[in-house]
Amino acid sequence: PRSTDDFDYANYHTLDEINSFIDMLVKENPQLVSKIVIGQSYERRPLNVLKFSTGSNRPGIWIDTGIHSREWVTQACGTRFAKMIAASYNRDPALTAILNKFDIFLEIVTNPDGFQFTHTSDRMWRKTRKPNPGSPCIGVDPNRNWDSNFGGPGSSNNPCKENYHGPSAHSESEVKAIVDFVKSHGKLKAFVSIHSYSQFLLYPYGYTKTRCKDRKELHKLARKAIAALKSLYGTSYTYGSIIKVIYQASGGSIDWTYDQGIKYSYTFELRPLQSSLYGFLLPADQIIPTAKETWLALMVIMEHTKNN
Ligand code: ING
Ligand code: ZN
Repeated sequence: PRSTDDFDYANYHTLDEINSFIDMLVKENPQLVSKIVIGQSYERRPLNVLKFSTGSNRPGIWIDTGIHSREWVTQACGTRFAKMIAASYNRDPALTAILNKFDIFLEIVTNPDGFQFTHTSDRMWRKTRKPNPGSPCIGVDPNRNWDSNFGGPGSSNNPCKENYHGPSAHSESEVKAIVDFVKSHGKLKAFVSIHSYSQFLLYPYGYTKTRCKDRKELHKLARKAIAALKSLYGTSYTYGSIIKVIYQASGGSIDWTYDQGIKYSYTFELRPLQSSLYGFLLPADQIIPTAKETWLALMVIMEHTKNN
């Protein structure tokens, strides 16, 4: 494609294609969009974050996709969201109002080494690609590696497991880069981490059954967000705390961000349903509908963040 208008949003793309898309989007919208490199992956790939900003010293909203590399619909939706944000400023009043008050940060390929590996070697790869000394098995689960009851129930100390928490909290450079960014930014008001699959919208906690202190507000906002999502194509989502809706999980990102004071910390699990045979292999013709409906839910969360 010669511009982001020609980009094929209805299909899955490689890491190089997404990186080219990012550079094109920045080039086309220099006043609004910039690329920040927040660190590098184990295999030394840049960790690229798109920054959408119309002013200085603004509070921020964070969105990440693809922290688990095999969840391909999420990076595809992230690409679509990036285009949507750039195209909507000064056109869609709701998004314009958000961008007049907040910066939006979007990391599309949060686990680039894993993503590359899903294209070249193993479509079902979830973890990072860092070797584990003394083990033949590679990689750490980047959603068990955060300092939120690190090493606790719902994570494994076996490097050969899909939910291996790693040698220490924030041992993975892909995680540490976000941790450093969140801390140095200091004013993120929402943190949304997007996974697939199961059609859930989740809030803290995953590591404990103790209800988080904003549970009432987060629950009500989740209900509103999934109602907006459903309004487009009738897609049904379940919502609630991670531990109640899915399973106990320690070391997850949004538990950490919530405990850092970022109240609107959410995780999506996009299409398909848990019972679907597609699983992580969502047919490409569902990418755009998934992005469109999810965008409506994101807008509800971002507008609420703006107004609170
Ligand atoms: N699910 C998430 C996982 O990491 C999750 C569920 C979300 C756990 C948030 C902890 C925190 O297991 C998928 N599909 O990866
Ligand atoms: Zn995931």
